[in-house]
Amino acid sequence: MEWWKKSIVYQIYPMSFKDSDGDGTGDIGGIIEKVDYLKELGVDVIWLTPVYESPMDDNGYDISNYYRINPLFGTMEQLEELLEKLHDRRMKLIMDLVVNHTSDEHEWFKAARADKNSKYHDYYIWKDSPVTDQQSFFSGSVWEYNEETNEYYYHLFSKRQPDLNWSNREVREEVYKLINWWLDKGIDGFRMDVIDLIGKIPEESVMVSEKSHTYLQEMYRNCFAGRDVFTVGETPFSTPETAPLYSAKERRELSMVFGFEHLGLDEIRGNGKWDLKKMEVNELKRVFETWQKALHEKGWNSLFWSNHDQPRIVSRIGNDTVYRKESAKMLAMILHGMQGTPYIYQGEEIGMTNVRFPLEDYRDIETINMVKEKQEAGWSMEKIMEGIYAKARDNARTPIQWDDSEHAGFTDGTPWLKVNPNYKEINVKRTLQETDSIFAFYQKLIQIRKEYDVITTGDFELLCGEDERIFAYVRRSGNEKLYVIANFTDKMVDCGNCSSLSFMEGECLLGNYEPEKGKDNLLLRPYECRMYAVG
Ligand code: ISL
Repeated sequence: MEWWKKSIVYQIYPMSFKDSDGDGTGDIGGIIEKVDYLKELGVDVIWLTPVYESPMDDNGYDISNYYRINPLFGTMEQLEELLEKLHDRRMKLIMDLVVNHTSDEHEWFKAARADKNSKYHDYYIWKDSPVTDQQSFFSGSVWEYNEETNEYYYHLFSKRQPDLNWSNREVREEVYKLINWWLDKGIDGFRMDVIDLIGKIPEESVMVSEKSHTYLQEMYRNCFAGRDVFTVGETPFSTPETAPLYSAKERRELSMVFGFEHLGLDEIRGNGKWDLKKMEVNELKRVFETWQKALHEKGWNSLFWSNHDQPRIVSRIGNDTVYRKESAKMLAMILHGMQGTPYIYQGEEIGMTNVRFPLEDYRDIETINMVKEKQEAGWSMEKIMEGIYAKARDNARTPIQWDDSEHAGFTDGTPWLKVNPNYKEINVKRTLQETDSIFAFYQKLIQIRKEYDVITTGDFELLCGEDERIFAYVRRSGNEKLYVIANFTDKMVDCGNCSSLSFMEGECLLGNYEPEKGKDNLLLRPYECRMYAVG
């Protein structure tokens, strides 16, 4: 079995992880300091979001030089030191590959926008007029006027992130060259930013096409064939039908994908992420069931609740006040019991929560642009702020709370984004002193995944699928069975009347409460979760 099928990945957003030089921004030096903390958690792979040279219009997802480290984060020598330190501990490092677009300060774009006759002009996508009325993900038209050439260029994200023209073979060759350069340095793979979009058809506002697959297969042949590395595609447009196409081994595209369907359930479909609705547990169950079944023996899934673009899961679906620890553990168990490679986003292992800052304290370009757009569309400030509290990406980007000292021990300077005011209660130092911590629970989930192969190989069946209070499933492989059950409410739930839950009378492998004896075994306390292994 491929090593990455049994691995657990930890995502680091370097700006907010740990600052080692007091400038208020996290850096590679800070990550080096914390490698042993990550080893203790038990994760195998670290994914670093972009640390390349960048004007930081979108916090590094706008790259101006793929071969250099942003001085804000440190030096190439430090990156090499980090890689070595991880490899010494038998851990791996994957980096972010952002090649749907570059920064407008990349040399290619500077040449492209200055001169129609430059060979770099065709590295980007140009039209004489805005040929569609498509809106970019960060508000406003996807077409931006460029005075020097009297044309419009295409950008799906900020106007400072022009999209590369993947139909140009030279562009693809440049990308393969940089991938190989980093792989030759010894990194263990890539997380590929919005990689399904490379096959888009801009003039038709079509976001993915057969070309997305053709290019990924070409990339595989040019970069990954014969190397023991792994690739995960961020594929926001993937579906249960297309995810196996990206991730089936024999198609030679990607090792696995991130599907986002489960994270779209708290927004009104078609209205974008800011128009909120309550997530229904039964819908969540159906989405996971569909993806689990679609990929079983046909591809490979990534299991994640959060990342640097998503709010904190304990605030989003759990209960971040009375049952913060219980619900954080419950959500972890539900996810980690499924088939796929689990991802832990920094801070999730201590149950960090969303924030409610005054508007001027938000830093994310998506949020800032959205406020302008929604105000113009007549939304009340109250509705806008509700959207921000629930969904702003800065929820996940507040600095990691290391201890209860000033700025949560993240920096000696002034943090680039404010620290969550609850750091005195929620922090790593305190967590590590508790025996029943969320951190300790993640450690156990990781150990169980290593020990029980059924988690990696078994099939998936929902149990009591109609009950909107609980999420229960069984994983089966040969004679081995693994059951997971979770109460998604803050009330007691009696499971005595669902016959498929009789496994609850046995001895449980892991739970987030002290086990009960006898008949009480069938009662689930608020946000209680349990895992049982049979056979
Ligand atoms: O964050 C989102 C919605 O609020 C997503 O639509 C997000 O923009 C999408 O998943 C793509 O994200 C990735 O590419 C972006 C970058 O801003 C994100 O941080 C990155 O994860 C552009 O590079």
